[in-house]
Amino acid sequence: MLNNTSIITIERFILEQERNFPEATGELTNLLYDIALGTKIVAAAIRRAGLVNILGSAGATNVQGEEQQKLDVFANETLKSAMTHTGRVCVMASEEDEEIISIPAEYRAGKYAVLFDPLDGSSNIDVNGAVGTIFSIYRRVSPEGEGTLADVLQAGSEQVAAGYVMYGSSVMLVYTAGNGVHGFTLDPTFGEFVLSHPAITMPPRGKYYSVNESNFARWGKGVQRAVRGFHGDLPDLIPGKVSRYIGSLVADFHRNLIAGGIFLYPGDAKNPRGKLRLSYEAAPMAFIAEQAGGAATDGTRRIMDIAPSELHQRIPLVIGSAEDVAFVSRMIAETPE
Ligand code: FDP
Repeated sequence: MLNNTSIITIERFILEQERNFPEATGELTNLLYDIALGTKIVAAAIRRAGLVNILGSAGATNVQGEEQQKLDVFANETLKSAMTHTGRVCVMASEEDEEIISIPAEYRAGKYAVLFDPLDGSSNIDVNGAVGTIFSIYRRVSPEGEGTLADVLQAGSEQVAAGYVMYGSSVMLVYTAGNGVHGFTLDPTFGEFVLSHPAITMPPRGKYYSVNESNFARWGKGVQRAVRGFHGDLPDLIPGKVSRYIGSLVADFHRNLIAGGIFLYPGDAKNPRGKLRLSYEAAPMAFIAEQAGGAATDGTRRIMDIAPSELHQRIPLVIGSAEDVAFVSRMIAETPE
């Protein structure tokens, strides 16, 4: 098996990509590999979850006021420990932690800051639905020593790499380091991510739309009009689409990335800033979407241009095939409220 050169592991792939950059030290390769290792441990726990009866609430709520599942806690701790002691990271931030996560003094010389959502779509866990991990990597901007809030509050356009792992019928890692989007599937027989989807591109116009339509009555008129277009009610403007909504950003985004489509989580009358987080969800997915030829906005502004002012900031998200995202922006701009 090992002399089969057609098998490209994630480590080999990233190393080969780095060869194009003579100044590269290999630190990013190693960091991505640390993250991949953490997610393999999370994947194994998810697979066993139903068997070992560790499902259910850990009894605590996270900083968003949402109930934490035990696997959320496990995934959070696992990812932290996969990156804390390697000397590659100066600071981290997790959707599950209120404050930035500092790195012990002897390991904090690293040049990267990492943000992650350890287990996204966690309401799917109890029903054996697909969940995911999302990560985002920035170069540190603080001079040295302990990483600071400034290192993790950078606009998405400053990302060095971003990706997600989808724990679905198979486990897939999809990432970009600014040189296209590449997908790897975990081979459970030997426990490695192997290249399965090189250079993923999104069709400019997609077949699917994904949105939680139970919020329809609370949306602005522009978003309502766009979604009516997706229903097929505005054939002069856009052909109708097929609805698919899992309620797990990674899984919904992944389908649209591969097959073409659009995901929306707009703001509404109750939550004007929507539900999703700029730094842990919107920005990394926007980097991936753009690298695959797609687009991501908050309805008017490009997500990648928005610098967060706080760690857990929420943002409306419209992401996917470029023409479909442009259609939503147009409907929002042209429809009086
Ligand atoms: P979840 O609450 O299950 O963790 O941001 C979290 C998220 O899931 C996304 O993964 C998902 O796209 C969205 O929320 C689903 O929200 P709704 O249940 O309101 O549709």
